Amino acid sequence: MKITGSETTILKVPEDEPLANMPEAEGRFRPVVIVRLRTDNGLEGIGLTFYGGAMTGSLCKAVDELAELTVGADPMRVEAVIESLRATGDSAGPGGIFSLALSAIDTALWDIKGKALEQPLWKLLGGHRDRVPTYASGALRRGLTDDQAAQAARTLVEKGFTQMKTQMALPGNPTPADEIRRVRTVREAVGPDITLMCDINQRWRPEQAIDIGSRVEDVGLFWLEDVTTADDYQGLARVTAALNTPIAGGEYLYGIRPFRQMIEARSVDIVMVDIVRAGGVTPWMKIAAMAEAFNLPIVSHVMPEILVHLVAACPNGLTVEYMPWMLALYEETPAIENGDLVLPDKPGLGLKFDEKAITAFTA
Ligand code: SMN
Ligand code: MG
Repeated sequence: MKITGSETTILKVPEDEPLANMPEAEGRFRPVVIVRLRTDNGLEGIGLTFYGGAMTGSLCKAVDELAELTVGADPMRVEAVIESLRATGDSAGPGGIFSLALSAIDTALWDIKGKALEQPLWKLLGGHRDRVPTYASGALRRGLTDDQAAQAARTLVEKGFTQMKTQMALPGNPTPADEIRRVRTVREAVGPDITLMCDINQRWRPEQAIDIGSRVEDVGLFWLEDVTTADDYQGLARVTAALNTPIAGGEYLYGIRPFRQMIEARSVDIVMVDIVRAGGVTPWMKIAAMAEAFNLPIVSHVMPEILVHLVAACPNGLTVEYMPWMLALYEETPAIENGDLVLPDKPGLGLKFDEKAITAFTA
């Protein structure tokens, strides 16, 4: 089997938040690049990437150029293909647009491999479980008022979510008391039995994280995420050592190697890996294995329809972030039953683009 060609498209995906229907701003879009890699035996693998922002045109061009370099290659030999792409373009990396673009190609290669072997990706990657816990994300954002956040949290519980994530580091100049009130309001809205996480998105200094984090220990957060600058491994380690609440981090790191530094410095209790920044399925799984060696759980970031395969594959997979940004791109996405995502039987990613949606979102 050989790769014969590719097609990339830039999409503008509406910023809807369908989980609790509590929009912060209407009429905004997220730029996304999709790629279809085609083979001489009629298979098509799909991949996607984002975080290009105003440089999404450049990101799309990078995906195009990398895809062009794969023509003639055997898609079953993912490591060989990736090595040849690194040999050509890695000096533009190892982070940034190179990794973002590589991720789309790597994902499409794994989709082809699954389709060629007629196996779903989660089984190819290890097949540890056929269901995984998932948590609602995106609905309990910091931009909401306390009342809106409480209402949205109750809506998520009504919809059957047993795990959900909110945010602190509120907009404006919140006092520690404002921050603490928000997370307590959400906890009171959902009750003690819901698994509740809280994301800071790098907006605190380590001492703020220790101060506010220590004052919300009794809220029983499942994790506090990205409490300070993502590559301040020592600062993170201080917070992790100071708090009982587990600290999660890693979504902002590019490639494999920074995870070594983060894990060796004991910066986090829970390793979060973003597939787009990591560079695809291949590096994501390697980081998961690295975390396993350090007795740490691994969690996903965005795109549950893809990441469900990876978290389910690993023995240390903890939960899948159910961030609904891209669900509208597909005809069908994995179902949630009793708070768990159910793994698909279809080969590869088990996803088919909804061509009407793709046409409607084409930029
Ligand atoms: C997040 C950050 C950037 C894009 C999407 C989501 C957030 C999360 O940090 O973890 O959900
Ligand atoms: Mg996050």
